[in-house]
Amino acid sequence: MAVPSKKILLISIALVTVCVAAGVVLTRQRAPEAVPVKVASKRAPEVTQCTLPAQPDAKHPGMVWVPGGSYDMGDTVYPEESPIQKVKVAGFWMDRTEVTNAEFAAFVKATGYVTDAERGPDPKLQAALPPEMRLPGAVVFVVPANVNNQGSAMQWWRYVPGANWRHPAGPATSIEGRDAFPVVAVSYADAKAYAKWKGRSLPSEAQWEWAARAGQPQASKDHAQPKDANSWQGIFPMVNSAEDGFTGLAPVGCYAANAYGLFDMIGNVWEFTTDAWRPFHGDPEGKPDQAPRMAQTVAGQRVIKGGSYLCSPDYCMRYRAGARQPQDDDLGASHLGFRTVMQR
Ligand SMILES: [Ca+2]
Ligand SMILES: [Ca+2]
Repeated sequence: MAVPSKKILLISIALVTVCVAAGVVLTRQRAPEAVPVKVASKRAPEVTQCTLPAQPDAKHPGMVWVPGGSYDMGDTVYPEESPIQKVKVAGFWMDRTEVTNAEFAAFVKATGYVTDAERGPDPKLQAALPPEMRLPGAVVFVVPANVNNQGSAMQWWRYVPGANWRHPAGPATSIEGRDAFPVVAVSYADAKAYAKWKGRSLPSEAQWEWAARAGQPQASKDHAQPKDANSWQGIFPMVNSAEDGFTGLAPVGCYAANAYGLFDMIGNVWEFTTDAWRPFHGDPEGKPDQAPRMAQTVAGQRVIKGGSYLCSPDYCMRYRAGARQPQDDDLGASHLGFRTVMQR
């Protein structure tokens, strides 16, 4: 199934997710019949904060320097990761963790910023939506009672009115006591606004992937599920054995950092980049005897990177630096956050 265009999105009458051939894009599309929510079979551990290593004399506390370099961007597991291409990246500073609820709360307190999920869908879109979908909210993962067709992600994603960064799974939930967890249910504009307030920006896809590679010029041929990342063990989306210690989100920095000192690049929450979504990497030189192919960008969608706590070997092997997925700019989700970068 192709990624739906914005035109299709505008004529859609509900908000939910669509499964594409090689992944899942959270977007505004027709919702299926609601399925009962089943409480996860295993409760998340009562870990609400992990201790990060000290950064004595850090020039930019909370950030690490990512040296410049050249590498082969892309991977070979899913079609959207190809073709592999040479990319050169200049050095930059990067948040060593995903942006946390506490950090985002400081931004909101200082600026009075109201997120897209709190404001609600674009008024131009609202007329085409059923009333319940005109309410402010975000997309939330729910464990389905059963799964009839594993190809349909509509069975475990639901648009929840009242879900936003303060109430990640809906109005009855809260971030109280979860300062150290990654902020979620934010849009691309929300993430950009935070970065601007900090005097920073969001990473490009090339920067993000290079940082996640931590100096490795080629993608690893080992596509096994990483041990040092919050992902999904068990049969997705029904059985989560949480062998990595967390059924849902983890506080930032609970797993080993990569060689650059970056935590949770893989797993926990997906992370926004500034790149408009293309269904594959550009290939300006093309192949012998073939026309060059340059994928068109999809309006209103960004590349997100790193996978999340929902990535599992049996459904979505996107716990890799080269993995990528599209995301509607204006739609917050319970498995999506971001981190910032700075040149100097
Ligand atoms: Ca996990
Ligand atoms: Ca992450």
